[in-house]
Amino acid sequence: MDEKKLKLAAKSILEKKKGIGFTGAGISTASGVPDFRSPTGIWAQYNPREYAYIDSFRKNPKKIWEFFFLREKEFNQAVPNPGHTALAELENLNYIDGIITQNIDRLHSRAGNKNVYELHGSVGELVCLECSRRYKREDSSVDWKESFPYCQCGEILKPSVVLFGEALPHDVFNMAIEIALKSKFMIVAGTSGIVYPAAQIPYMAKRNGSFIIEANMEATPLTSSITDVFLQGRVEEILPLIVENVKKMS
Ligand code: BV8
Ligand code: ZN
Repeated sequence: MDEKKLKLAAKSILEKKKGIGFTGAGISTASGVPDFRSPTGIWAQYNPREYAYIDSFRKNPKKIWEFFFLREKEFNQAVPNPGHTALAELENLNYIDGIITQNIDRLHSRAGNKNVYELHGSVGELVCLECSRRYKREDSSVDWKESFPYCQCGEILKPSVVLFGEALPHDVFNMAIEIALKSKFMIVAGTSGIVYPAAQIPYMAKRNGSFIIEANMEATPLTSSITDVFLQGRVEEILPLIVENVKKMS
C-alpha cells in the first residue's frame, strides 16, 4: 500500500475533521455479498433489465421476489468486514457524521454506524405500488400467501429497494445531499460511481470544497475528475490502515 497516500488521507481527515462516508457494493464483497459490475458480480449472472427495473417488477413480481429472496439469504449470512468496522470507528471517533450508502445489505448499521443514509432503500421494508402503504418486513399485518407478501389492499408488495426507473426516497436523498455539502472530506469506498442520481453526490461535495479520498479496486469516473487521494486496492485492507494512521497521528 502506498504509505505516502495513506498518510495524506489520514492527515486530511485530522485537519478537516468532519467528513462523511460514501459507499457502494465493493465494501461488502469481503463479507461474501457480491457486487454488481465486477466480472463475478450479480449482473454477470442476472440481466439487470429483467431483475432490477421497476417495469420488470410490475410485469413479473414473483420472479423479482425470487431474486431478492436469494440476496436476503446472502445478507443474513454476511457479517460486517474490517472495511465496515473501520468506517464505524471513524464515526465513533467523531471524524465522520455517518455513511451515505447505495447498499441495501444493512452491514453498515450492523457494524455500528449510527447515521446511515440508504439511498437505494433496504430489504427491511416493503411497499405497495398500488396504495403506497409501507410495512416493516416482519410486520404481522403483511399477508403472506405462498411465501409472497401481500398488502391489505390485495396487491403484492415490493421490497422497498430502489429499482432502475424508480425515484430515490427524496427525504433520504435530500438529507444525504445536505450532509455531503457540509462535509470537509468524503471517503468514497467500493463504488463504480456510475449509477445516478447517487453518483452525483461526491461531485456535489467536491464542488463545495470537500476533499475526496477514494478507495477502490479499480479507477472510476471519479478518480480522474474529482478524487484528491486515490488508494487502489481492497477497501477491507485500506480503510483499517487509514484508521490506524489517523490514530497514530492524532
Ligand atoms: C432514477 C437495486 C428517475 C438495489 C440498483 C443513462 C445515463 C445515466 C443515467 C441513466 C441512463 N439511463 C437511465 C439512467 C438512470 C439510472 C442509472 O443511473 N443507470 C446507470 C446504470 C446508467 N438510474 C436510475 O434508474 C435510478 N432512478 O433515475 O429514477 C426517476 C425520477 C422520478 C420519478 C421516477 C424515476 C435508480 C438507481 C438505483 C438502481 N438500483 N439496484 C439493489 O439491488 O441493491 S443499481 C445497483 O447499482 C445498486 O443499487 C448499487 O448500489 C448501484 C451502484 O453500484 P455500486 O454499488 O457502485 O457497485 P458496482 O458493482 O457497480 O461497483 C463496485 C465497485 O467496487 C467496483 O468498482 C469494484 O471494482 C469495486 N470492488 C469490489 N470489491 C472490492 C472493490 N473495491 C475495493 N475492495 C473490494 N473488496
Ligand atoms: Zn396496497
